[in-house]
Amino acid sequence: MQEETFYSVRMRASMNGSHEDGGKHISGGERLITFDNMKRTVNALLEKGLSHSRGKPDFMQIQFEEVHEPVKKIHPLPMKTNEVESPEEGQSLARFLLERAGVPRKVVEKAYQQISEWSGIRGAVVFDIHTGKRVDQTHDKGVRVSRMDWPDLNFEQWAQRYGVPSNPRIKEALALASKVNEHPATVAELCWSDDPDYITGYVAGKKWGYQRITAMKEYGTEEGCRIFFADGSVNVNTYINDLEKQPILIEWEEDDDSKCDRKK
Ligand code: PML
Ligand code: MG
Repeated sequence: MQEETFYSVRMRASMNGSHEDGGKHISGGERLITFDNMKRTVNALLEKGLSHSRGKPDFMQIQFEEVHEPVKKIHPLPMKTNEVESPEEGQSLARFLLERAGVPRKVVEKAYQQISEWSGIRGAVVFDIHTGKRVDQTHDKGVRVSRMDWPDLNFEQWAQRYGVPSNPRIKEALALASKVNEHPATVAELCWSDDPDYITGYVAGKKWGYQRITAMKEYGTEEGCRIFFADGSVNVNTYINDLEKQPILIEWEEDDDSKCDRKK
């Protein structure tokens, strides 16, 4: 039987010029779809970039390409939502969860000393848990994880099961975190949004899964964060290439439940 062909679709939007010309990043999106979903997907990405709380873009690029590598199916990470009262409490919980995932305390501290400098980076920073240093060479661009998706119907079943809003933001973030943390070299991930109207973030890791934290910053601020804490003894270029290029689809099965904490 012939395998289905998949396409990677990517969108990026900026204001005051393109990203390369120093424009402000507004929005990005990555999908992995079959050809019959192309129009719908391109329209959804267009809509995402055009109606964004970070501003009105004057530059947007949407591109698609056929994927030749085989698509791997993986389960979503188990999820838990941690309710906190303030960003201070949220950040302190995040540090605790990073340590529990295996990032040495000193390395967490070193990363936190630089987070404000990295807030303009569009993708993720790769931080080595041995040296406590940023190891990617991607400057302001950061690492852009792509070629992953979570088919809507399966995501909606998952969202209903766990009582979380079935919105694309959670779908995209959990798909990305599941792909990144599936990689053997990833130890943990720390993320919160650069959107001024969204303050929930997360720490993800192999053992404890996707730990949402309901306040990681104040409303109205546009400083986001995405750091991959990785075992830097692997080849960092291979690591980045895997995250950018390996096609992954998320597939949840009822059986995954035993691994999940059902608390919202
Ligand atoms: C983003 O918007 O860029 C990241 C959102 C991370 C948290 C999503 C969630 O689980 O609520
Ligand atoms: Mg954003």
